[in-house]
Amino acid sequence: MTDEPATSRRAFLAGTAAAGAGLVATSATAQTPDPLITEVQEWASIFGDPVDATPYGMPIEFESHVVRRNVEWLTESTASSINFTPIHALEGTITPQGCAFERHHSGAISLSKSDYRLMINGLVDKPLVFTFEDLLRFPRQITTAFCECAANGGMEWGGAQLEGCQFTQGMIHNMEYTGVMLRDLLAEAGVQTEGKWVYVEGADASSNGRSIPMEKALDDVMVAFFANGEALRKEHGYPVRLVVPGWEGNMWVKWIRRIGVYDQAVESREETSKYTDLMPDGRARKWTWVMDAKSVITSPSPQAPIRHGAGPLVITGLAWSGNGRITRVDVSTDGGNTWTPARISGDAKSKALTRFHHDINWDGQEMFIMSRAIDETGYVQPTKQALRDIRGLNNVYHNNSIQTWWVRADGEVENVEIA
Ligand SMILES: Nc1nc2c(c(=O)[nH]1)N[C@H]1C(S)=C(S)[C@@H](COP(=O)(O)O)O[C@H]1N2
Ligand SMILES: [Mo]
Repeated sequence: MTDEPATSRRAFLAGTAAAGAGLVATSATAQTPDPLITEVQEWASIFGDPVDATPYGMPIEFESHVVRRNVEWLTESTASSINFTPIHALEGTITPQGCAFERHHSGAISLSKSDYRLMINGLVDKPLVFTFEDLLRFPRQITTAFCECAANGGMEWGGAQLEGCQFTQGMIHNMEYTGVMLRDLLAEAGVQTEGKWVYVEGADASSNGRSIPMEKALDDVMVAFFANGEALRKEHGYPVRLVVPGWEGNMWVKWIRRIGVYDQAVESREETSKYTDLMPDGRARKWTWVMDAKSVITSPSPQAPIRHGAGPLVITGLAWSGNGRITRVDVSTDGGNTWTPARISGDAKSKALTRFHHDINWDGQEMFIMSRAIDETGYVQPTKQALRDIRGLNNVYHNNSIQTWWVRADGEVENVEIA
């Protein structure tokens, strides 16, 4: 599962680091001359690409392994499927749209801005239809939020299965959205007092209709049309999607075409039971919309093994909570016996991915590494066993348990569970 082969240069650096404890660079007066320093390289003797070589820039060819991947056996067709963000190979907190996971129930559709319409109807004073141009005339806001599918980690309930955080935790992305607040559009239509829920649906064949309580709809829900500074990509709902900070990805309706205001949840009217969590006694947890605090070490991890041997090692990962800000992330290198707070790098934004770093001096021995997130409500990310004790094994959704990676002495990393 390793994406990149170890180059000879990296192997050379590895040898040096192992020899002198704590030394992470090569001596500039090394005996063996490094041709990368002593010889004039090709790129220093030619013109590079002209400015118009790529009108829309793509990553350099050396980064071609940083891509979305899917698990073939997961769904019958790729039109109704999911792929995974390469979180093992990303840094910082913002997910580029080009490698942000996708989940479609009936494929990604091409819907132009000129064909776009958004209707608000139901229990409102003035049912309204907005064109894309109309939406651009409402006051705009910016918010950064993670979008996590409730099924993220769903394949791991029974045991450690998939080799890499891309597959075990990668149904998540985190973008900076620009759009208009749903409450402003609802105010324009005038919500009647009996209006307690909004039913949101998309323009795709699946429509992905979901009900959201009015309290949330009037709080921080955004009707978004920009992500990370540019138009939404087709696969994320171009031209307009719903952003529902902290709540499961399924509520984030793409290609949103209608917002119906009702006195109750449409799902309960139709007696359907979408996205419920089946409990051991056969009952199901319903309306589990908020994504509880979670974290994962993204490197080292099965797809990002240690290539450099003992000595200084940067452990890094992501933490997030649908209930607010991450206040602390603890890291364990001994399978959860002892925990040390990691550094939170940059801002810990509410309901957004938060980056942590933990710098250690690795002794070159095997380690069982774990991270545990704590959010501003005081909630502590649970162990897998603690979650299983409550929810059993019938469940698919909302696995926010602590991930363990077994780092072997040779630097390779495996997905494991320890008792
Ligand atoms: N219209 C529409 N909206 C949708 C879906 C869909 O299939 N159709 N899938 C939902 C699910 S289950 C998830 S997890 C998120 C995924 O958003 P993404 O594809 O931008 O990652 O979109 C949600 N919104
Ligand atoms: Mo989802």
